[in-house]
Amino acid sequence: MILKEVKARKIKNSNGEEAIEVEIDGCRASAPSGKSRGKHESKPYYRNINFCVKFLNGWRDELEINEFNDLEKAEEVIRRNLGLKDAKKFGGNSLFAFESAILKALAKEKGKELWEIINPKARKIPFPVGNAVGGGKHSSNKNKPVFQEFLLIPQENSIRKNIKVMKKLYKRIGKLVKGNGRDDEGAWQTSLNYQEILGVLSKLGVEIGIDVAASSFYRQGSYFYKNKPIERREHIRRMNEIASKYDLLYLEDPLQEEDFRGFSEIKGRLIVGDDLTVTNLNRIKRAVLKKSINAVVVKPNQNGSLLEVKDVVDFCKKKEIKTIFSHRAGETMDSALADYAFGFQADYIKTGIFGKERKAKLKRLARIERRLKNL
Ligand code: 2PG
Ligand code: MG
Repeated sequence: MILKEVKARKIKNSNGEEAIEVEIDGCRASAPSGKSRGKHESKPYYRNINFCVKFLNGWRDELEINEFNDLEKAEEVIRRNLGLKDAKKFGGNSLFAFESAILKALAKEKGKELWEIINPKARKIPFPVGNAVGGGKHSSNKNKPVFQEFLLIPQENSIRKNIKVMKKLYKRIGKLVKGNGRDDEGAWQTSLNYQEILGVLSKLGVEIGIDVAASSFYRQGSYFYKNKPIERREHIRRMNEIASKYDLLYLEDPLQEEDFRGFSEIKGRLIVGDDLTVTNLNRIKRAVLKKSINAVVVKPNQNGSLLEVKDVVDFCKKKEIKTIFSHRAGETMDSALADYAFGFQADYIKTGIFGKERKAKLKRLARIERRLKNL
């Protein structure tokens, strides 16, 4: 395919914030926005969203794109035209939306699915990680749990069955935790504390987990559980206690985003980096070297470059680190995350349970599963 014309515009995400959408040959791709963003993520936009939209609308370079690795040509043009050392500086959101639109257009031209551009041999469907109860920065409830996400991780042998299980339990949980509206990601808001919520979830007969998002309640050496500051050592003790008491499969960001050493002191099944690792290859290498984690959240727009996302996934596979492709708090209707999770053969996909932007990704995965049966 010859890439020569690019259209870009602003749309609104599920939080009502501006998001970038890029269109190439009629194929549209957009980027979500985080709320509990990691300090070390790529900035969403070079200068600002308007600048990035204008830059892409002014695209004049003709590029021949035949395969995934040809994204390098597009990154080279960006580096040259903007005088940047690293294409990621163009912004995690703008670069990801642009590269994703290129891959969609390439797939269309070849008469293939988006995931086939990544890996036509992909067969294993990732398990969903569904956000059932929310707190922290995602919740607007006055009284709310300090941890950000309480997660269901059903492990049936098909995505269709797993979606069914999550839906059913989600409804039940709404009553059990006295759900008071929904948070940014469609998870139940509640006034219950984390012990009460985990007490409820641990009796449902599915694997569960939490995203502590510890950076969001950490200040100057202490973790603030409501207004009560807790010292680091005591916080580590609590994390270990929770992991074993509720037999958590999944524990994301148990410590603040600079504490590689603290992560390594947590004993659990999956110790997951998100704000710690921000889909950045160097930070992931450091976390693996220091034995901080054994699983990593992959959010393409934390980085921007799908080429580096591929390097991240390859590295994780080599080191037997599990990968979880993940949505963001402010989502769009773009379902490409499902194709990336599947194409890159992630172990899990974190997409939420409730809300049309979340369901779009789950439905796409179910469609991929159905198509696979006919291959
Ligand atoms: C997270 C994400 C998504 P945000 O912390 O894992 O669930 O939240 O989009 O706010 O970064
Ligand atoms: Mg997180």
